[in-house]
Amino acid sequence: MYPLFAPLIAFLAYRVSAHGGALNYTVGDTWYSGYDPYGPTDQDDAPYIVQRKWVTNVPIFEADNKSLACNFPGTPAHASIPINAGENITGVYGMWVHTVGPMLVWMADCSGNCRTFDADKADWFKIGERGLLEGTIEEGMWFQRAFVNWDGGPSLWTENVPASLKAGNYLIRHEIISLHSANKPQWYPECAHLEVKGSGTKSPGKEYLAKIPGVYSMNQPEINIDIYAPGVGNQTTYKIPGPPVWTG
Ligand SMILES: *[C@@H]1O[C@H](CO)[C@@H](O)[C@H](O)[C@H]1NC(C)=O
Ligand SMILES: *[C@@H]1O[C@H](CO)[C@@H](O)[C@H](O)[C@H]1NC(C)=O
Ligand SMILES: *[C@@H]1O[C@H](CO)[C@@H](O)[C@H](O)[C@H]1NC(C)=O
Ligand SMILES: *[C@@H]1O[C@H](CO)[C@@H](O)[C@H](O)[C@H]1NC(C)=O
Ligand SMILES: [Cu+2]
Repeated sequence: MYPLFAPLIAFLAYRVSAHGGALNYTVGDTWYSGYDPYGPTDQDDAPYIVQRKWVTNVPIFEADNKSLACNFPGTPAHASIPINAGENITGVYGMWVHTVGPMLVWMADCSGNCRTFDADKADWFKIGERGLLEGTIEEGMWFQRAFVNWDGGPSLWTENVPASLKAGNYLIRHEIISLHSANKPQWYPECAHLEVKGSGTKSPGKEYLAKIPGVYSMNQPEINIDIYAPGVGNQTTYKIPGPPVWTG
């Protein structure tokens, strides 16, 4: 039995309906502000917000939803995060509560200014992905499970921008896919604007690129999954959908 501390009860109650997303970003010691879907409306014109607008932390439920790219409405940000190719970027999440499913970080070249770039046109490539670390699909240790801070504090997710990536403006897209509801996947995507500096010259080849929506479908057993079904939840491998990660 757990002692019935008030904070625990509040936390469990919150958990039932809770969703979340990337709220801020850090590069080294510098913080960058995301868009707070429950914050003031003056964020829309704020010159310091680096993230595309999203208005609810309720997930997207359709693999082919247009808003899967950069959430809804996905309006471009005014600012961008300066980063050197080869540096790490950390997505800072508010309390995260879901435990099963893959997590992916994608980038896409804006071929110019991200403020006028339509995410429908993006060729996305993965810079990182995190899946089932050990154990079974239903009960094992997913990165997503390890990502939950049971004290309710923010969760941090760090990935590396490949050192050889050519300089330019890019979208970065953090995506958590939660698979705890049988055959009802939940997508939690957020996009931010990046200004990549450095002397890199490379871009990922075609085999690393994907369209979003497009890369996921309900015909994929990794997406349309019932983790509680016999013979499914007890498996110890999970193949993260999409192209391979581009490491430069
Ligand atoms: C796509 O997702 C948005 C945001 O969750 C939702 O408002 C909209 O109804 C969805 N569109 C479709 C076609 O399901
Ligand atoms: C990026 O993060 C990884 C692990 O989180 C760490 O091993 C690596 O040294 C970091 N790289 C840089 C350039 O900070
Ligand atoms: C994100 O940053 C805002 C300020 O810009 C802060 O109020 C908020 O607590 C931060 N959220 C997290 C989860 O770090
Ligand atoms: C998983 O469950 C199925 C169906 O219940 C069973 O036949 C199979 O042996 C189990 N596999 C493992 C590795 O436990
Ligand atoms: Cu949720």
